[in-house]
Amino acid sequence: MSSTTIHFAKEEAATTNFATISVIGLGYIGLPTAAIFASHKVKVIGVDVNADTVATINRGEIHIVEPDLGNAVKNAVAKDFLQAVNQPLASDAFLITVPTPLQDDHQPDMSFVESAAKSIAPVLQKGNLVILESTSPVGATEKMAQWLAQARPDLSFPQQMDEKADINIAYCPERVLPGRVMVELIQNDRVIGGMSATCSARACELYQIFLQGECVVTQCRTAEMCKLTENSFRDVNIAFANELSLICYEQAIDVWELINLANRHPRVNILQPGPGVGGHCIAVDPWFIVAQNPQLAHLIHTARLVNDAKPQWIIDRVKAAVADCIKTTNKRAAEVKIACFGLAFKPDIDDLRESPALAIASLVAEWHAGETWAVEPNIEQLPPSQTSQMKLTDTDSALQIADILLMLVDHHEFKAIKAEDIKQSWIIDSKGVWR
Ligand code: SAJ
Repeated sequence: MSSTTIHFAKEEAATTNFATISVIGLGYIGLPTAAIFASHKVKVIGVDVNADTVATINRGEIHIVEPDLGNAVKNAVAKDFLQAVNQPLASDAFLITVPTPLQDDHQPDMSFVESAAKSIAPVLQKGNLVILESTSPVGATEKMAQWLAQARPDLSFPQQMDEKADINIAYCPERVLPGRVMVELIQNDRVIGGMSATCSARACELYQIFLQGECVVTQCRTAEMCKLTENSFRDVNIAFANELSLICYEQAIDVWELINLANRHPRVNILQPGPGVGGHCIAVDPWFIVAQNPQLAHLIHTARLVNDAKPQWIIDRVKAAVADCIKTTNKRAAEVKIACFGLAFKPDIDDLRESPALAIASLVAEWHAGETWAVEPNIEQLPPSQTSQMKLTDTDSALQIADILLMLVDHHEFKAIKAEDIKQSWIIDSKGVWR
């Protein structure tokens, strides 16, 4: 059994029974979590299969964009409280924070969780705590416990020995908002789903090293469903707003005004329509519920379809605007210039991954015979896949050159555009930027 020792600086340690904590998967959740434990002077071993990620972190640098994360990692590494490795080492607690993407058939891909579990199995020791944080279908924690038990028949697990098990296991979902991760990790309440009461108690003890929010204890299946429910709730409510936006368009009603008015009712709180739902969670997690409950999850499934259909509806509006522009101005299609305002998946961030705005801009540029310009104040250059299709410019230039304005993200820079600076007759505002 591997038991390589890592030496950390001798500084005052947090009062905890967890002398060493391993975080498996150093992505958007794992790395901030590792850095926050380390900032409380607990020895943290970060494990990632990507050699570049390991090397970057060990230089005290980061490979993802998140406010305040860079400094936290730099300090943790400099003070020897955080070290990245590519193979798990013996620890008191293991947190699994690996991706659980969707497969093409909308079924969750649990292979990273399975690999992570199998990779920690050889170094598990009696008394260890294993926590799954990755967004997972109901039953995933019990499945993980089975993989561990199969790999380590010499140890007992909660499904066999309940409170008396050698290894404690819990599901504790992350619930932090990208862009506010370092704040929300500490402040948000934490749902703790232990496989036994002891498992939950030990997981609470672990998070209390840094948590200012409350630890709320439940069953592991409820905790798994809770995470899926939170993001599905938001998806369904955004779908309601998106569906309203289509209906209002047909009825010649301003959807933004309508929602503002309806939200004056004390028990109505409608979310905002947009170009579709982006990010890595809200557009993904509802499918986990649909995949497990295809006969029951009608509303959740329909919400996904409504939100996924919105980008094409926006593109159809652009095509109609181009046709109208050609008819009105006698320009040829190749002479019509379109400016896409915003590529990120939500306002005031630089994250373009899973962004409906980027997808729409890209499809418009591919279809349009004339120039397509992109304005994205949060990036310095376009992703390589887009450079042949569109050109990046600034707000003022785009307002000067474009015939058609396509508003895709409500970045604060766009909200600040003055009405008198807009001379275009064709504006497709998917986010109600000036409402
Ligand atoms: N959106 C709308 N209309 C709205 C609100 C959002 O169209 O009224 C769109 C955004 O533009 C964006 C997408 O939804 O494209 C998602 O953005 P978001 O800010 O609502 O959420 P995420 O994906 O950044 O983070 C979510 C959060 N979940 C909830 O708020 C329930 C976060 O707390 C989770 O931790 C995160 O998913 C996750 O990791 O699961």
